[in-house]
Amino acid sequence: MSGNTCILIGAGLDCGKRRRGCSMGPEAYRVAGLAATLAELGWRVEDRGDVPGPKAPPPSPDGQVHASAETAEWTRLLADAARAAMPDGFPIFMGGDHALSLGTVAGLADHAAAQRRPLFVLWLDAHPDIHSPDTTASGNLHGTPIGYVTGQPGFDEFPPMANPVPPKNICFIGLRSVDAPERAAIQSAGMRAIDMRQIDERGIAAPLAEFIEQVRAANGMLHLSLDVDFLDPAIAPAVGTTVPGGTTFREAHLAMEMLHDSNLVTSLDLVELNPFLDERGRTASLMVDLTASLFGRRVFDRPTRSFS
Ligand code: 6HN
Ligand code: MN
Ligand code: MN
Ligand code: MN
Repeated sequence: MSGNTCILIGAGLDCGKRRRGCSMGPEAYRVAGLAATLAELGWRVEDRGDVPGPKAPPPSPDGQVHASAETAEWTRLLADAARAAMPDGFPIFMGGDHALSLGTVAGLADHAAAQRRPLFVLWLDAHPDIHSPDTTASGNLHGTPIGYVTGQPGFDEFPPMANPVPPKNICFIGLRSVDAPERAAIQSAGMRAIDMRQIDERGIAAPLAEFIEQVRAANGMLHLSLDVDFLDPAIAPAVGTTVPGGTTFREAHLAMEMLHDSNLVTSLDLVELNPFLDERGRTASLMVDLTASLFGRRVFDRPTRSFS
């Protein structure tokens, strides 16, 4: 992991879908003790507070795509926040729904381009979120960040993506809800897409180790986008888009532990937590514990081993 400062940035964007509640996410992470947990692991923690959303979001016509003008404005604001944070440490974007990643990844891609390093993205999610405003059936923009950051057409209302992420630099793990246009996009671009069947058959370590090696070989920066619905809803109920058959407690922790040991991760989105749907804070606490594993919490020190 780079440096020793992590920067907490609240991004309570709630307009990427119609069911509300993710605006409470940043506060739930604070209440669940994210800053103290990271400090105990030896990190210097700087909480920059919440990115104020658009002051007066231009109303979007109530068309097929929900709140596009507001989401476009958030995209600008969060790309700015990401570009500003990267020189200072490791940013943790406390969401907020997954539409926040249009902005964070856009800003991180600009930063990586300025450093002349490739940006890689690990997308831990039940969904690939690779729609565009032209292909979405739900009209929910939290289903579009990968479409936007890879430079797909249809995002005319949004800031142009200056440094699109090559599809081959993206790895999905945990997929189990993929729409037909998404499947076609993933297959035609030849993206790394690890669905739950592959995890059942191979475990999570082997495919993750392959991707880690790809990032290492390219001297890449690695952004991790962690959607609550990556986890099985039995252990993480506080999300609007529950899909059965998700990753277990140990699969998720092992992924975080391996990512810690890789020393390659440079930024993190925590997305889709809806505290209104939680049970006594258990999902928020699990997300904090997974972040702790990513930042070095372990039972014993042991030599890093290769899983491939
Ligand atoms: N997420 N594919 C569905 C849609 O509405 O486009 C689900 C999107 C889920 C969004 O995981 O952040
Ligand atoms: Mn700065
Ligand atoms: Mn998602
Ligand atoms: Mn999802």
